[in-house]
Amino acid sequence: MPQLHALIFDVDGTIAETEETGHRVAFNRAFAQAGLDWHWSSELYGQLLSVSGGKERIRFYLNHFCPNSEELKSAVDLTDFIANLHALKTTYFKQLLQDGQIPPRPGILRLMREAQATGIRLAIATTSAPDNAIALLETILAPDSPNWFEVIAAGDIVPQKKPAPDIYHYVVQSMALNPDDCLVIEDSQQGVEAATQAGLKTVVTINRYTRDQRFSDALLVLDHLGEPDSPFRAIKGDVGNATYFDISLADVLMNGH
Ligand code: XBP
Ligand code: MG
Repeated sequence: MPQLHALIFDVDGTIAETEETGHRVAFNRAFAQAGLDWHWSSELYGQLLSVSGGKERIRFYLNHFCPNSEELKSAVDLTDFIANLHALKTTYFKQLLQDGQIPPRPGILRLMREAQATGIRLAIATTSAPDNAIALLETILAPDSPNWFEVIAAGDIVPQKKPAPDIYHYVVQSMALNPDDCLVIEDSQQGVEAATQAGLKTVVTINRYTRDQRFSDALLVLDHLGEPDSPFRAIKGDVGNATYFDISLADVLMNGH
């Protein structure tokens, strides 16, 4: 019978609502600083989120949405241009974190603490750049929180980003885990696809950009993980009498009863 040995957390959208007031704003600040007349509105950003990874997202925008892209492409080395723009964006993102613009989502800290107290191993699997992911953990969880995770798998550490399964394969292999004994916490269809392809079970907490996605492979879909004084809403899956997500609900889910 599967036994919960490890929880693997996505970062963006799962640990914190980073996209709308974090990454999107940081991209726009970087564009302005670089003298570009680009602006990613909330609506456009929703479309661009179909591509995971900041560098990949900039390239996608250039190829599909940017009016003067041909001119730009002939004037610069595109890979360097994107890398520099993305580095600038990372600086702005870290500033936004420092300014306290990005709080953790409900239940995240409680669940991680409970996992630690009960000997459940923890890991991170994110598409974001390692710099961004670590700054986010330090700022919004606790300064020593990167040490809570046995593996922080982030960004270009694997060749292909979500929805490819690479990042989840990487975590499972580095920790010598049996995929049956792990549970992934995600917020997006790309993340669920990546985890599922790696043989992992997922729980989803939706957000404004992902609430209409299908999540057919997720065990459970919630509006958020909930807290004792702030119950979750279950959108898909059987939660019994639970009103917030904890290790005992995770155990029940793992065994399908
Ligand atoms: C998150 C992302 C990230 C951020 C930007 O996906 O797609 O690209 O939007 O981060 P997930 P970087 O939550 O599935 O990991 O700019 O650092 O790439
Ligand atoms: Mg995410």
